[in-house]
Amino acid sequence: MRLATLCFLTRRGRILLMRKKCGIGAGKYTGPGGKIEPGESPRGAAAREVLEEVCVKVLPEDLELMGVCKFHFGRKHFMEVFVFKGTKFSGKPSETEEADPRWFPLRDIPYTEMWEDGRYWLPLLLAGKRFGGTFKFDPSRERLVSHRLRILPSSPSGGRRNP
Ligand code: 8OG
Repeated sequence: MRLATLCFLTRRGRILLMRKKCGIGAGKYTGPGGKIEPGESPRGAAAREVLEEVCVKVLPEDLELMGVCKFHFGRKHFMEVFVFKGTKFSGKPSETEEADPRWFPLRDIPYTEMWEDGRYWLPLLLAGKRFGGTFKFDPSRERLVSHRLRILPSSPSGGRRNP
């Protein structure tokens, strides 16, 4: 099992996505994110990935945990992803070796160019709803075979406590 993060920053009716240039999912639009390194908190890992991938600075404590997605790829492999959102950050998104960032209007999110699961849970995140989901892909990781998604009660801390 691998632990990873995804982070979605929004400002003035727009969302920051990036086209992934390498690795799993290259060519797709997604939020910045990646593997959680040993000793890192999910929140700390999310902030690090935002800086590394799109050169935007965000403080870990300014990120709000909105959901956890479990992705199964075939029978053996699965990944658990902590999904954050944030509105407080600094710096101008810029292209790196890993990613090409771009702002999209919230009304025009390119779901057909994203992982298939995003169309189910990203609208919940944007509506301020917390969620937990399980998504099963075929072993090629391209086709979503089944999914389960639950809206969770919102926490009094606004998701700012651990992790
Ligand atoms: O470090 P690396 O780039 O390999 O991390 C993979 C990133 O891609 C991580 O942020 C989680 C994300 N990711 C997958 N598979 C899937 C998927 O099926 N759906 C979504 N939404 N994100 C995924 O690796």
